[in-house]
Amino acid sequence: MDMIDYITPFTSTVDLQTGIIGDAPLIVTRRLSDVRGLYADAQAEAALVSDNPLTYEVYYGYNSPEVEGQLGYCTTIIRPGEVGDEYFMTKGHYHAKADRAEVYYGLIGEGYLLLQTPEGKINIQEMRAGVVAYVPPHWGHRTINVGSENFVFLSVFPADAGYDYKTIAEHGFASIIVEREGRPTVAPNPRYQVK
Ligand code: S6P
Ligand code: ZN
Repeated sequence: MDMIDYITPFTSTVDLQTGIIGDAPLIVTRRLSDVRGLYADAQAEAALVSDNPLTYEVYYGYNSPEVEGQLGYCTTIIRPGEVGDEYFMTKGHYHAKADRAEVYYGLIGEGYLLLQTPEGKINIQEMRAGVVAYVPPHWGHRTINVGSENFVFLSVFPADAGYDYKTIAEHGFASIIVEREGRPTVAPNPRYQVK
């Protein structure tokens, strides 16, 4: 029989005031310059790039081996803010292994989870502290901070899911979330390219 390479069980802690994982082995920081071309209003995006605000950070809890059977987890902290009237958001992705699902758990603030099939069918889920959202296989997903404080959630995902950012970068999501009369509103994305 093959020897099993046991991983030693462990715990780590998410600070529930901030969403920070204190001993995170990897922190990914995204400023506006890291996500150029993401927002629908290119002029507003260009005008803000000189300030280059931090829009979100991802704290990984575990450097998971990217193999079937393992799980990864991380917290995402999205700052409040807008580019034009479009709220700060993540890049969004499909999973490279498209049939991998994922669970999100809201910790702080208010956000929208925007999901899309490759055919452009949109689904939107509202998130806040305590809400568990299920991201089914094959749905592209992006999160958006629609509140006035940080929006923070925990993600748990198969460690071999991977990231397909290219499809979103090339085609975008069919919908955007914008502030209209002080409220988050779903609008058609003028830059969406049907696949
Ligand atoms: C990973 C999961 C999240 C995102 C994170 C940042 O499968 O969906 O942890 O990676 O919220 O979003 P993005 O689109 O920049 O990776
Ligand atoms: Zn994902």
